[in-house]
Amino acid sequence: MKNIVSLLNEFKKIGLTSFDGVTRCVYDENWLAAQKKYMQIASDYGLYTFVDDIGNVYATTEKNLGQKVFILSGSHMDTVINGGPLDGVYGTLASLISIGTLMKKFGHPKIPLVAVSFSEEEGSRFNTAFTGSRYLMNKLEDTVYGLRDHEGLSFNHARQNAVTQLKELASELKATGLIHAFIELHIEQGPILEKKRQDIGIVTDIVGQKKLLIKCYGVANHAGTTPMNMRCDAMKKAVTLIHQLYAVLDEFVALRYTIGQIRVQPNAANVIPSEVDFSLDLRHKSQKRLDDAFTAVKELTELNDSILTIMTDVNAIKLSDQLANNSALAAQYHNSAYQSLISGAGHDAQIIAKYVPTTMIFVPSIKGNSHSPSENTKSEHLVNGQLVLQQALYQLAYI
Ligand code: HGY
Ligand code: MN
Ligand code: MN
Ligand code: MN
Repeated sequence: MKNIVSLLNEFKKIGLTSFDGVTRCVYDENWLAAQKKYMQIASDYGLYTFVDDIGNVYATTEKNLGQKVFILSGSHMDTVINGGPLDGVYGTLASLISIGTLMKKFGHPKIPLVAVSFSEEEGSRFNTAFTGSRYLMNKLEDTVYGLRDHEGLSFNHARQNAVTQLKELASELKATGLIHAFIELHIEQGPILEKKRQDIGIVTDIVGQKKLLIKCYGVANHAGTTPMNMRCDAMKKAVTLIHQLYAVLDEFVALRYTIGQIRVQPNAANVIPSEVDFSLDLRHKSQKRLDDAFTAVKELTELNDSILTIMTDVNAIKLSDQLANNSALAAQYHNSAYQSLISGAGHDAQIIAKYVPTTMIFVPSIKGNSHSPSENTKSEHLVNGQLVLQQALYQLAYI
């Protein structure tokens, strides 16, 4: 039986950056190596593996799910750029270990168990997020396939190449079935559990999230010869708009907004920018307040004759009370201190929760750090989280 901590150390090396972070972008060679390794571990446990057309990898207790209902557990294999070693992959590997271990100990469950390694959740390469879980829920727009990364490679081209290789390794071609419930184990990525000295967090709600792209236009021209009153400077427009956005969005209580990415065209020191586009990530636990903040952003963008595109739009959502109770029982079984909490981070669980009873289990993050190389969790919390997940799955599938 594999230990979650040692496995995480192995996966950390797949995509390790020179800044000691991890970068695994969907369909790149690190991502492919990680998905292949996941499939190998699944086979070592005697689980059946199959790959869907978007690159989600599944490991199941049953050779043929047919039209059976099954319980799904997993998370995502991709990371943010120079991210941490746990976000996504912790829940992905813990569900695989849990289901593989349950199979070895107790044989086939009454309700089949399926582990999933979602292809992509972060939006790090093609600027739209949750494509793995959205595909599984049949909610992935066709336009996604035409998106291009910063090297101009299309989503579909990168997908075809990677998925073909994975499918060759799968033991099964396809599986169907109906998802009865979904459990995602994840690091908290925030400071609450550590501060409250809890071992386990049981997630009741996930905040709503809008990832926007705002484009400001100008006219490229010479930085030296063009008089200031004859310029159409995209950077001046962007800085003015960003300044106004900070002032207006500060007025929205409990809103979290982030401008994390900015790109300049032609990005030359002696050329007046012709285009500046920047990201704006809005989050709020109240859907109404999130929508109000978005309306304010839309108005300001129009006033500054700039263009706003919605790249990702997921609603605030309440998770299953019944499954939360099941997780609480599992936490008690393992004498874990636990509390319920709201997730400020977005997760595949919020895509699935719209259609399937869903719950999330958190483990503490040291100093609440995440999406950076300093992301870390105590080994005993990583192990305990995996055991609580395993017990939660056992209670659902074997009893
Ligand atoms: O951005 C998020 O909240 C998630 O980690 N993708
Ligand atoms: Mn993340
Ligand atoms: Mn994540
Ligand atoms: Mn997530």
